[in-house]
Amino acid sequence: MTLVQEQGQARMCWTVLTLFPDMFEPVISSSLFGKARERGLLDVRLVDYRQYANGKHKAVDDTPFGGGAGMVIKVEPLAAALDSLRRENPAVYPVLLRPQGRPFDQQAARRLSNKRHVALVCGRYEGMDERIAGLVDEEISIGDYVLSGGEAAAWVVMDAVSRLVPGVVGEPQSVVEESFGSDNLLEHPHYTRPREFRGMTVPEVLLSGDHAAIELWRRRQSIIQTARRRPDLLAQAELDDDERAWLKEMENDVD
Ligand code: JF5
Repeated sequence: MTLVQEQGQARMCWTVLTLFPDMFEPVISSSLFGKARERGLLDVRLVDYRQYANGKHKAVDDTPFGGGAGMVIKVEPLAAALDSLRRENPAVYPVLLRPQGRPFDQQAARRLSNKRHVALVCGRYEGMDERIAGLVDEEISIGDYVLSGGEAAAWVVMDAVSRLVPGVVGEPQSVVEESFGSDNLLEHPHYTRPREFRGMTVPEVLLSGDHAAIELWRRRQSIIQTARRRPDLLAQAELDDDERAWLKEMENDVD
């Protein structure tokens, strides 16, 4: 099957605003992005926002008002970079990556996958001038830890979102997305050869050829693993009445 968009716009465009565009070389030449770009599904553009800085030294950071250690990313270079992007495409959707943002999850990934052009703003140093938050449509955090810059977070967001763009990943969306799809459950366990490894065996049902029994086992494994490992996810999971009753029984058995 060949699916080549001969002309026109990619299905989705990423613009990354970063002081370290070289960090994205491995990302854009990776198999996911490389193939999708060749096929005209995705476009990735890098903007070094230092080029929008003023003065001989093109400073993008400065000392914090009120004192304290470290440097703060200035607002003007990013404002100029975003103004330029908006002139080119008024519909561009700028997103700032930082720990203060809204937690990123599969639902957020699905929502972003419907945008035509997302601009990811990567911060550095100890922080960013708070007025930068006023220049973007959204702020995203990929988790409760501190990175040395937004670039690693941008990579995570680009990967999770791009694979939801139709055609980027081989299989149909419904198959790929079973776990963390609408059901909010963890994926069931997987096994491949050998049937026994260091005394650890493969669950008998997977070797039975009974597809209905396998489906039931997988669904129940998803539920039980989510209950044990991520009770926070289970609270929003879509379980039917039979599944809720079964889970309650399982939990009672443990006590
Ligand atoms: C960053 C200033 C942003 O550390 C992060 C981050 C953590 N979760 N999600 C994003 O972003 C990098 C560093 C300094 C702003």
